[in-house]
Amino acid sequence: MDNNRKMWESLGMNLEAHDMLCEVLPQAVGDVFLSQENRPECMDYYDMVVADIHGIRPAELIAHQEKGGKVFGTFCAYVPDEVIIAGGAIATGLCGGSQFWVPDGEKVLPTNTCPLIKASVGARLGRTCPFFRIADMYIGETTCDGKKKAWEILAEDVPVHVMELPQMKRRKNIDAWADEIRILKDVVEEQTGNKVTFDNLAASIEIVNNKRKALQRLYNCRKSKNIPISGTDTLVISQIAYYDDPVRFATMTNKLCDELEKRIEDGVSVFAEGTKRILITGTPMAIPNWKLHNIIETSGGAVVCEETCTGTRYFERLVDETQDTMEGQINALAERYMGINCACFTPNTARIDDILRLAKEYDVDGIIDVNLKFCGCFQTEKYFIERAVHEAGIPYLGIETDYTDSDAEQLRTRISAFIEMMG
Ligand code: BJ8
Repeated sequence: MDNNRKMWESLGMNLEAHDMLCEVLPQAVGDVFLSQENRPECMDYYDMVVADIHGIRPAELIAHQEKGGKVFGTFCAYVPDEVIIAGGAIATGLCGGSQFWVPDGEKVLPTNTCPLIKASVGARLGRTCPFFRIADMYIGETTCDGKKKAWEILAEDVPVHVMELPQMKRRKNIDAWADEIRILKDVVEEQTGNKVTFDNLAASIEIVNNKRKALQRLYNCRKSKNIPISGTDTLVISQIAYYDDPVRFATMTNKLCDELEKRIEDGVSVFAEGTKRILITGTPMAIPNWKLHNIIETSGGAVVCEETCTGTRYFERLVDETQDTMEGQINALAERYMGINCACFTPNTARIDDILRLAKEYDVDGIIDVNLKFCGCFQTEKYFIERAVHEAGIPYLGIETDYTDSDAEQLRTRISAFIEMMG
């Protein structure tokens, strides 16, 4: 039995079911990533991480636990990793992005629940993902209704702490979020037995800001006329950002950016001249959901930016590092995180401003608004996005989809027509 198998067995995983997932992944990685031409050499690192996605990082998390450390699983861009890291723990993203996990989620959730929630619950209850097995505690949040109820179901199986995310952005709501961050700090201290201090919080704020800076640098490269990296490759990097070691991730991503900046200088592009530049906006694409990027980039388009939580919502704006008290640090965290524009908020007009600004910054030819089926918040907000994008004179295509491949051909037809229509 190889080491991964031993590890999965010790985690109480359903090995037979998990084998089926392991069988399809290499094929998917080959089809989506390795088939691309002229990829940056530094993609090797991310390819390696994905190829052994249920091996390398889970083993690191277990090694951390064996030394007495704790692992917290998170599901949302609003949850401040800084507090978890300051407590000497590891934060790992847990959102499920595969149809493989959906049927197990549907055993306990209504079918008309968003696939991200069904996959996340299914990955836990079906015992088919090591990350879900390893995490000592899950940190939920009160974003959409589906997630709120999912925490109650998951809490029957694993400790869950839920952060109450306000739904508006008035001063009192930002202060309320600061309170929730204080409560998270207490929870982390209780779980880890470590104190969160001014110094270790300052250090963790710097670590996470450095990760954001690396992602900002990566995205800046995509603004170039000659596009040095595909959207598909960038997406997997953003997905890995949620669960890789943050210091190593920033180092490897900066190394990649060195290569990309050189490519820009040398005029190297992974797309033919004139390829239509697309901005994606909408719901997050959790690993291994690569469906839309793959279809767009094999239908004559290039994804140059994502206004999603696996995109700009994750890394834009840094946490202020100049605070000199812990109170100040916590307020700075609350300010930064409440600046994320998720459709769970009302009103959420700043998201429209973001989309229009990004369309300019990345010089896009069209916008594709991609929302997961049964995500009421994003699907409803689409009304305003579509209107604003039309008013700005930018071609717009709205898509609602899930994790299955059943609509792939139909999507390809619509996306190809959309790209052709741009002339
Ligand atoms: S900040 S987008 S990560 S909540 S789970 S809202 S897709 S119905 S994921 Fe999200 Fe945080 Fe907002 Fe970002 Fe819709 Fe599905 Fe809910 Fe979702």
